[in-house]
Amino acid sequence: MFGTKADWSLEVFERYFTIGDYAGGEARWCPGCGDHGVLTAVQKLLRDEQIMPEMTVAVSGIGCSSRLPHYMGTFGFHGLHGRALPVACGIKSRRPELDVWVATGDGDCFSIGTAHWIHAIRYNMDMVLMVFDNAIYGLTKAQTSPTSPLGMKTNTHPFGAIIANHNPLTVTLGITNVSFVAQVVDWSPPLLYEVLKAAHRHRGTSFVRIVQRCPVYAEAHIKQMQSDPNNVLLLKHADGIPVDKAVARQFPNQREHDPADLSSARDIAQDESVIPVGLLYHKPDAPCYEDLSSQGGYMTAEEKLAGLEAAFDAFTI
Ligand SMILES: Cc1ncc(C[n+]2csc(CCOP(=O)(O)OP(=O)(O)O)c2C)c(N)n1
Ligand code: SF4
Repeated sequence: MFGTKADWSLEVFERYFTIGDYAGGEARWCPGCGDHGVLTAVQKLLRDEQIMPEMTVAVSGIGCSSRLPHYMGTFGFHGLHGRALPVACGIKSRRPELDVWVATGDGDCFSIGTAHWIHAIRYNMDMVLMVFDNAIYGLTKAQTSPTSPLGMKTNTHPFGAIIANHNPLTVTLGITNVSFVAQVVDWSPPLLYEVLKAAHRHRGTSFVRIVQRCPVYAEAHIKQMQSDPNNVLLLKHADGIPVDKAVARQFPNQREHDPADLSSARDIAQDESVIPVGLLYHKPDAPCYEDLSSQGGYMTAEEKLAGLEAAFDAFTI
């Protein structure tokens, strides 16, 4: 049966959810793994927004990051490698009132899951798509991923990755009907929280690339990224991610960027000498596939019958 958010809203006022209501099993990621901070940010946000745990679904593929649904006290689906998005789109198409969070890795999304990523962005179904990008295959112990930078030493390329990395931001910004593209680093919890909040409030597919630390298999990569705070570029704008003064001080390198400006977003994404953080692109009114495809889903049997009769009447001679 379909239900609407309004059907459930009365209960929201009768119950108050604490962080514990969003907690599942104990997280088994390595100490220092950036995934811990993302899990905490999602749980805090759901608590602050008082989203009903039973109305929330965490969907993932396979990888360290894809273990997230196990650690949530919500519904979840830990799927097949690269296939988080078809599952998430399926859930959303039948149960559009559910709050859907996708957790996927750079291997899961940008390698085996590439086709789903491209089409999910185009379908623009209302969900948060978090890509935990540690530039390595973590779960399977250090193979080169599509985002491993040129020269990065991995088990599959012990002398260094031999081809330049893929740029997930420019690709996403080039997809038809893209509506929300943001990037953040896991080591700034307040910014991470605000980015996820904006992503959650956006109606459509919110693509959030989280530059995530894997201290076990990508230590040199992390050291390089964190060696100078100027390596990160904070994007500021009245329509962007709200950043208070204390947080902004962590980012000496800043620039104004209007998230409505797609061409400028692409220019920023193209420059890989820095890690832009904040909102690159936002188009609030892009059409969502579930709205277009579920037309008639709430009709009664009588209404459907009357619609069929009317359609048949058009062919009556
Ligand atoms: C069809 C298939 N191919 C390969 C694998 C092996 N495999 C599991 S996870 C993974 C990559 C994980 O890397 P990533 O998505 O970046 O996630 P991370 O572990 O770094 O969070 C691979 C290749 C698999 N489980 N299924
Ligand atoms: S291997 Fe890396 S990505 Fe996986 S849990 Fe450990 S630190 Fe995190």
